[in-house]
Amino acid sequence: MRTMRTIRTMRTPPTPPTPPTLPTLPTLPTLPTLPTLPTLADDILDKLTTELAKFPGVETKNDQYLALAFAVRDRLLRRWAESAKTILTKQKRTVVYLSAEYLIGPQLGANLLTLGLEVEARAAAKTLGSTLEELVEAEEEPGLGNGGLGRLAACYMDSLATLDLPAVGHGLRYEFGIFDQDIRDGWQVERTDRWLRSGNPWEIRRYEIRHTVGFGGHTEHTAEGVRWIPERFVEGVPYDTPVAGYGTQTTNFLRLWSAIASEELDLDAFQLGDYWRAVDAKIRSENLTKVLYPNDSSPAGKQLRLEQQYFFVSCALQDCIRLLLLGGMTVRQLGDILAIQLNDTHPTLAIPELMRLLMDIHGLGWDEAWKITRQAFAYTNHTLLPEALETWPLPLVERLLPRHLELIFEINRRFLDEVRARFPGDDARLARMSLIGEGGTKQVRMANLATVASHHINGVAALHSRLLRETVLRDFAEMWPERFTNVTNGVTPRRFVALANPKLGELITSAIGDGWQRDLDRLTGLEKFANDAGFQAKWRAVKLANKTTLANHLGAGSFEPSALLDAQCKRIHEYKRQHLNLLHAIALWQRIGNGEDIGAPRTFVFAGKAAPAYWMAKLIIRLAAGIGERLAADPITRDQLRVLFVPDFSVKVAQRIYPAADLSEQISTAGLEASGTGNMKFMLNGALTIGTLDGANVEIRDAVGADHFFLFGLTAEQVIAEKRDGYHPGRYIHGELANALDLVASGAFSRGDKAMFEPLVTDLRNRDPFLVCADFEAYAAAQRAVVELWKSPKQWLASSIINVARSGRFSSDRSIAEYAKQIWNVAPLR
Ligand code: NBG
Repeated sequence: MRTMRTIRTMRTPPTPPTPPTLPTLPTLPTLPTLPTLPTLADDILDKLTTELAKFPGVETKNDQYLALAFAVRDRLLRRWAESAKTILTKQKRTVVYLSAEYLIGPQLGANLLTLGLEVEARAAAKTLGSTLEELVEAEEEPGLGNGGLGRLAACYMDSLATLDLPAVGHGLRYEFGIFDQDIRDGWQVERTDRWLRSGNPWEIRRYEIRHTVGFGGHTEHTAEGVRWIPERFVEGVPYDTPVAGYGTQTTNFLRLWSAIASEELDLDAFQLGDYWRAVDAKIRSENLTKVLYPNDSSPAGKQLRLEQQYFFVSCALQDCIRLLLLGGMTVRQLGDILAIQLNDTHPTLAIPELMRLLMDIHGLGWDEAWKITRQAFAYTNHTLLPEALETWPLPLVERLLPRHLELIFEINRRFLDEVRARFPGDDARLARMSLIGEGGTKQVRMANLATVASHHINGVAALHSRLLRETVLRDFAEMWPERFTNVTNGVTPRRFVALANPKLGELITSAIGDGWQRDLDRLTGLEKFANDAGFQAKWRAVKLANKTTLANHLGAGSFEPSALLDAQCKRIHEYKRQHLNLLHAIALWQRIGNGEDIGAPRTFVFAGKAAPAYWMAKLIIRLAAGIGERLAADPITRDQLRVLFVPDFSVKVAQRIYPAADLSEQISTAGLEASGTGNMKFMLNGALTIGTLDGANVEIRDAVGADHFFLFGLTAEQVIAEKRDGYHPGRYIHGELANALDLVASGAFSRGDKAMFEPLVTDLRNRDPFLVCADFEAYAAAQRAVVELWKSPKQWLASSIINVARSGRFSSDRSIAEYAKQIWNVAPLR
């Protein structure tokens, strides 16, 4: 019978969604006192049977991991129920975080830490004949993001819960996340990330919730209002992942939307025997959330990407309204109750979508709808790279979202009137500020749209926010200076110190007590130990142990743990200048060859993914691999110098590298890295930074003091001036740099193949758009200063301790507290 209901003919045009009539929330009963939970060990055995249908003795490691995860999830859900009820009944202003990416990392270890269950879990694992580490290792991490932006969203979810702020994160449940990276013959090879293949115990599918999202079609303007008649519909269903606060009961959730077909089968086609056509629409719908676009800082410009963006924001907003009405409120209160944050421009279609829902579905007029929209939205910009500013071709938007384009035009018309009134006769300004870009195919400029509708616009580090006001959004900042602000990024110390580096965590606690995990400024208490010989010895032992663990993990003989571990881990991009680092490694190699003393043995660790279509980035990976191979084969230098490329950088891999690093490479061309967050993670784990005055490096250096930071390179202003004056790298290519480039060109790192790196060398010699050559000499000098300090371990250790002691500012708790106060106007639940 069920099939009869779901197999409906596709002939009749689908009906657009009707205004929802939703029940209001009944008075909620107090939650029953739940029976006391069994011990974790007993519970795991129970879960093996009841969730996994396995009896002890035949289960796999994955079964054990799943059983433990289910038991932990039960405990999380108990907290969650209380929080959800509080949010719903208190009608408090709530944060709605909209992000196309969340790189949350593996959940088991983090949740055990939050719930304080590590000791119990360790004992429980033992009863199964496993170690806790093995079970933690069995988890596939959800790679639902590309890099910094997605990881930031995950840190923010953690801090929101920890600060007791009511929040929901909305995003996409990609079936395949960021690709897995293999290195074969030195080249990056991408493999599909099948993170769901062994089950995902953390998510809860909500069967009762489902929202309809339309695409295509046309609009009808009548006396009663506007009707959008979409050509096809997709249904969005949510999967929730609980996010528990550390040291509090507050538990928020991440709601990720998955697309399913609104019609199961095309019965007409089916009856004609065309089975494939019958399922075609279903497959097409479900493709929507199949895969994450693996681009970092550059738009994909693809229809499916636009569909993904619209799909998730439409689901999110429909869901927000559903909850609002369920809580006994009306859509008129939306702007008071919800603080909606746009994590970059990817969710910007939420703006016209909210206007559409308020006007076309709920019957509000323009002015009222616009006021609510302006009250709700705020926008974070994450990049100034011109190629990364999202624009969508007008014809595409028109075809896919005709009603939204009308609304965008109307927003633009009213906005440009305002500009005209403020700056009469300034047509150039008008053209720059328009939401529609002219020239070639017209486009919708998403950053402009996000800015016009938002009550606050922020960059992610002081320098970046300033440059944003002075360059990309200058006209807007002139018009509305009060809307622009800065919130410097932060990272969660729970995952990136307490969990990733338990030895350091314990040492810190032994010195300053507990509490730093929730109040990172307390780390200043470490300052007084900076020169304490006993404390330094322990500090050093922790670092050495972490390096040994990493070396063992990378394979026997990968590197000698006493060597200086110099790490650059982040997406591979020319502006991040991994090639500057590599050229310097070559220079060191040559020095050893020339009989010079490089001061200390060193291991360079590189890790990071290149966008599959970014050829130059892939070539840089190949160069790292080539240098690594050549150096490892050189009997004279191999004990002094190593270059390692660690494949498949992910949250899991990152958690292994940060605790082991001595030196953190943050060497982007000044003005181009919006903030960086890896820089903070390294600092929190006691690495010293070598870096340019870029992104949050500036603030890291301010916090730690110039003596504890290796600064080099042109400033953002100097970079601009160089370019303006007709930069030519030739001026800077001499000495070690010239030799290093010659060596690369000679095939020394490509088994004699001169052609392989030719594009890279030619580009550096002739264009060098990221000023690698201009900064090389200053970089090499800063690297000499690094070695000088390394040679006096007491000073190095003091600097390392001071770096950690002064890192409190880079907690994501500080960032979230700033958003809460300056931008969202939200208050803690407790
Ligand atoms: C990235 C920046 C980083 C920054 C993160 C998080 C994008 C578009 N931007 O510098 O490149 O740390 O965002 O803000 O991914």
